[in-house]
Amino acid sequence: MRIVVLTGGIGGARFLVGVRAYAREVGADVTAVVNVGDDLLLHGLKVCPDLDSVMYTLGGGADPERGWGRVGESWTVKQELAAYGAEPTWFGLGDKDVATHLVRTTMVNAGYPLHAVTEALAERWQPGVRLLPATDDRLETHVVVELDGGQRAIHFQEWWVRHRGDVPTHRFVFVGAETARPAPGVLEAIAGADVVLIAPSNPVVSVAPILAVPGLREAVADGPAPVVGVSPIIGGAPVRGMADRCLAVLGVECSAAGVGRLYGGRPAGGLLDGWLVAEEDAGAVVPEVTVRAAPLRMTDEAATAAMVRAALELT
Ligand code: GDP
Ligand code: FO1
Ligand code: CA
Repeated sequence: MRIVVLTGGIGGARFLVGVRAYAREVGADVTAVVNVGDDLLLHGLKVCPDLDSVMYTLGGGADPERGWGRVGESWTVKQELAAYGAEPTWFGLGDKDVATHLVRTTMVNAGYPLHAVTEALAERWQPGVRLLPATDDRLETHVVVELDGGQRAIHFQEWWVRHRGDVPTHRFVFVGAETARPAPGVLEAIAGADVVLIAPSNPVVSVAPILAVPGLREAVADGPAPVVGVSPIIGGAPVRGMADRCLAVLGVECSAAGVGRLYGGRPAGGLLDGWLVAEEDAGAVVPEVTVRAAPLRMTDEAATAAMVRAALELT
């Protein structure tokens, strides 16, 4: 059995721990197609937050409280940069994490495409899942906001980390999406999948940038595999993060049904055959989609694997 998962960072990474556990049980193989919209160049380094969250989490090196970056991290580089007054001061790289970005940047500058760099980094972490960036090309989420009395587009990280999404926001723009191509292996994985799962990731800033790569949405929507999504919204609120703020920008209700309808039913030109919601949200209706309720809190590997099993029972 071949499972493809569309995923962002923390929520997707935790979900993948359960997918991997399930896959080990039944002898399936797993490919994760990971968002690159959060990526940024910082102090000359290429940083890929969602790829790193997934790689560190599956490799046992993630900080469980923060959810991003490395466990047992130190912050000397960040402090030294601050002593120089180097901007931005609102985004910090941990010392251990910096090593990842140094290796990645060196390889990218040497001409290796991001998927090859990701494969090389994963050699160390042995995530047990094939990690593919959605695209090797530059695709960055920018956010059009009202700031200093005018409309400006800022990088996603500036919106998310510096402003915590708390600024009048018009829209999200996936810069570079029009000319981006799916990374090698992505379309092949989707075409060869027995099931495509949409992780309980942020639908607006984690999953949408993946689907914005030309050909990718079509590959999923028109592909042979059933598509099942898992709701990141429980009881009308995100479990963590700011999906509520992101959904508000789109005018989408922050509910399991709202996100399900945003993805849409496949017969209606959307993506989903099945939509797994939390027990709190049983009764949610998404036209032309089979909706089922199950416990959706990813408290540990076993609970998450049970979620995956419930998602696959929808196919
Ligand atoms: P990010 O890229 O680091 O923001 O992570 P993702 O986009 O992959 O995941 C963020 C989403 O994960 C948020 O919208 C959360 O609501 C969701 N999430 C986090 N923990 C859980 C959980 O235990 N269960 C469910 N269903 N969703 C969760
Ligand atoms: N999030 C923060 O809130 N503050 C930071 O200083 C910060 C640094 C950082 C460095 C590397 C990395 O991979 C992630 C980092 N994050 C930080 C998390 C990240 O900004 C977001 O949570 C994700 O991009 C949203 O998915
Ligand atoms: Ca993300």
